[in-house]
Amino acid sequence: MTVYAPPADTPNADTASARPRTYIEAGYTLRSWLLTTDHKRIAILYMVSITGFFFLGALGAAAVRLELLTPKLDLLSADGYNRAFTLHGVVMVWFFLIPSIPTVFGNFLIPLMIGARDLAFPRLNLLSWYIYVLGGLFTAYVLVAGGVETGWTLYTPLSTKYAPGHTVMAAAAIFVVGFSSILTGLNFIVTIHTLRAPGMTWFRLPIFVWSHYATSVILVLATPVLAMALILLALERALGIGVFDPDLGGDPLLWQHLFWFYSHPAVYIMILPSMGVVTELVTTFSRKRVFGYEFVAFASIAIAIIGFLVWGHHMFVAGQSMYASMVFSFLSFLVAAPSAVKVYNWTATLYKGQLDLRAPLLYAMGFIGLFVFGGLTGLILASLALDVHAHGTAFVVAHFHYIMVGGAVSAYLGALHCWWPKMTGRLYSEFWGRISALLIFFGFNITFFPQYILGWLGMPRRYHSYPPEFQSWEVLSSAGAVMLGVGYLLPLVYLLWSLFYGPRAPANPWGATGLEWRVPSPPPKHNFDEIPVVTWKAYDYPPAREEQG
Ligand code: HEM
Ligand SMILES: [Cu+2]
Repeated sequence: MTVYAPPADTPNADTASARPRTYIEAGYTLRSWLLTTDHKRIAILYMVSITGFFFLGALGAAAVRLELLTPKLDLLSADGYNRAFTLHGVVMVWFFLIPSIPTVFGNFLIPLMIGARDLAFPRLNLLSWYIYVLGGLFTAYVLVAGGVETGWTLYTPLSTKYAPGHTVMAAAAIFVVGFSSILTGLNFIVTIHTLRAPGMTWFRLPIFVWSHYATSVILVLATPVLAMALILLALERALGIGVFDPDLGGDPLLWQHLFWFYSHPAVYIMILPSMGVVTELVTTFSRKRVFGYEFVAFASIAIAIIGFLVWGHHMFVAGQSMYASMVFSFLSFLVAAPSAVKVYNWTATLYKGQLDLRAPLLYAMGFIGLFVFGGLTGLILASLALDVHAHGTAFVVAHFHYIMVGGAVSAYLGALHCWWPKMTGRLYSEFWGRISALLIFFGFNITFFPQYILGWLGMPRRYHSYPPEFQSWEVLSSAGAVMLGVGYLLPLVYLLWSLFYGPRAPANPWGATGLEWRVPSPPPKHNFDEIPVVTWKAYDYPPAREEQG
């Protein structure tokens, strides 16, 4: 078997003794990490904090699944149950899903992939992390002080008038963390425009970079709308200024419009980076150029644009005009088209490729299947008549978990396994990598498939008690969650283990073509001693590979 070998990386050889070899060796003190402006170190800071929030959010989910083991309320109080799913949603959406792939892998990889030494604004990048941490501290305060009971959607008038708890503080936490998103998006946009290496034209960029570009545009345009809506919410709650409360002359539906005007685009903030990751994994581990590169690239942009026009599909039964609903329904079907383009192109890339069924590809294939399932059930929900039946049920919960957990979390883990050797210079155990990928895939399906059934049978979401005949599905779902939990904990163990005992990783363990694989693992502090001049197209796998198929 011939292994594709990109040009050897020679530039660092003669200067190696003069400066630290890798970005990790550039300093071991806490200060050297907390005051770093190196995009790679900031990526690691994010990885550590985001992992913490992931497991905090998981605790909320564990409480919900434990409570739902029995039809009656026995473990938590009614309010406690509400607080558990609100904590879960707020933490997972804003402190894990939205920042995860961009701030960890976008940060680490974009400069390397485009042939730059850092992001355009390195200090702003560090500031973004501090803002993220500040938002996190606000959330921690809310948690300790007694929590919020409104759900992550903070619907009015519940959030402004009726629900006890620290809603204003929670809004503040989300407001603050939003600025971290905006600044990261801005940084990426400027970087991709201005810091591409000579010869790195737009159509030579890895798809990962395209998808982060599209994500950044949404981050910058949509997040301020949420910020503004949160200010209004806080003003009404704290000062009684009438915006949403009819008694004060407001309109509660206004909140839903503002919230979903941000939050539907936000679901694409969560999924577009994953799509970028999956594209990279699929080409790398099938050793083939991405099928239909231009289509995949433009599909990201199309999703980003159309994604702004469909928010009303969350309000079909909220009393909005039937004509508006019909337009929103049509546009929701339209947004599925570019997603389908991506799925077809991934499949075509895999087709007759030299599949290397390692953990990252297992995650990518899991992603494709689960994303298709989540997307298709999205179309069911986007159909006006069907949504009347399914709205507000566990069916919706299953829909978005298939995409956000089966999809985005799997993509995050796929990326983690693909680029771990690059980031840390160590190889992990392939055996355990595959085991956990499989556990996660099956655990996920056992957890969430029953929720489609329950929802269709009429089980409302966010209820702590249910009729006894639903119990077997609920227990199955909780059992799946245990499997899923084990699947998520395993990588924590074997990846940390690999840091100390794993074999050293070569520069390009997978024989991939991106620029990031042409520097040593882990990369030197300034990435490239000499900025590369790019003369080849992206995913330049030898044609022989494609013909062999
Ligand atoms: C294929 C395109 C998609 C379509 C047509 C679609 C459609 C829908 C519809 C109609 C609803 C509202 C259901 C209801 O409450 O009655 C919904 C809810 C939701 N979708 Fe999707 N969806 C799609 C993709 C996605 C993606 C990519 C994500 C996430 C990355 C996502 C995340 C969500 C979330 C979080 C909710 C529910 C929010 C809540 O009420 O708490 N969807 N989807
Ligand atoms: Cu939506």
